[in-house]
Amino acid sequence: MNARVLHLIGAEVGEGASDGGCKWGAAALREHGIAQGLAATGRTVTWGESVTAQPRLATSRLGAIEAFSGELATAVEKVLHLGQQPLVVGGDHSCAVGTWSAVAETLRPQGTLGLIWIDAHLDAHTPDTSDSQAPHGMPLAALLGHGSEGMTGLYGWRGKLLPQNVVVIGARSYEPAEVDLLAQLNVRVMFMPEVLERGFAACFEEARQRVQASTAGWGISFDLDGLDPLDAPGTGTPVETGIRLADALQVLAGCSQDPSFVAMELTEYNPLRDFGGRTAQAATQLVCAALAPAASTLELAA
Ligand code: 4U7
Ligand code: MN
Ligand code: MN
Ligand code: MN
Repeated sequence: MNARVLHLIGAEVGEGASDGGCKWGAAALREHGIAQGLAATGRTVTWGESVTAQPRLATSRLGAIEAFSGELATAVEKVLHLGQQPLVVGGDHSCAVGTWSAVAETLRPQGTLGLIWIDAHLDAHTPDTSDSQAPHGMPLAALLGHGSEGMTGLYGWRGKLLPQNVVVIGARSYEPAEVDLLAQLNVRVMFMPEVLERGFAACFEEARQRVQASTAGWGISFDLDGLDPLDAPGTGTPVETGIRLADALQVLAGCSQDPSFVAMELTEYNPLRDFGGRTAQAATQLVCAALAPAASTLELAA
């Protein structure tokens, strides 16, 4: 039974991606009723102020994301200090820098952060390796301590994530520099062929054990493009042959009941590409599965 208050934070950022549509993702999911869906599982849910990226106040796109990361981190930190569980609703995936920097900072007196990163991409570029220069392709590298000072150095320290405490699941679109960085750091990446061969359940279970072992708390950063576009077409950068929604719902069911589960993040919902609202529905079902206080209250996808 998870009695902690679940506090939703909208991360209104699209500037991290080439197509800015994800900026409207949090507002659209709110409109769709994601908070009501979560409340219906039996959780106590609150939704505070959204944090909005302000590109006009910055001199560059990266600068805008750096400033936004600090503001989002402050909001997430507050929620954690109240003893509540944050659900950050994106927004493009650059929001991960603010979310997980705050979680790592808050856990720091007790220990390190564990993180399961579900994504079609590796998000392990730095400004030196990225052709697109899109910050949403950089957050995992930044959390591992690689990238611009503004993205890596929140709270005055680097390496919010230790390589042995993170597992990437579902990767199928990436560039060589990202594979090299993660291989050099020895990060466990479960590429999509492995997920198809072993099944998402076995992969997630291995990942969960790894991120729980010797950490003070763990969470999930879910990029919706990790799902198969057949189930979730309304995302910033869809890539075919991903994790099927029905599998994800079954496997994530009840995972936040673990006392060491600290936070979740759902990113890359692009309402401008979500014809008919299928992806909003999928996103809502996903967070309800993961964050429900008891697995038995769940309804699986139709
Ligand atoms: B997402 C890309 F080149 N690697 O860096 C890049 F393919 O947060 C895509 O996972 C990044 O959606 C995708 O621009 C970032 C590209
Ligand atoms: Mn991503
Ligand atoms: Mn992605
Ligand atoms: Mn994307």
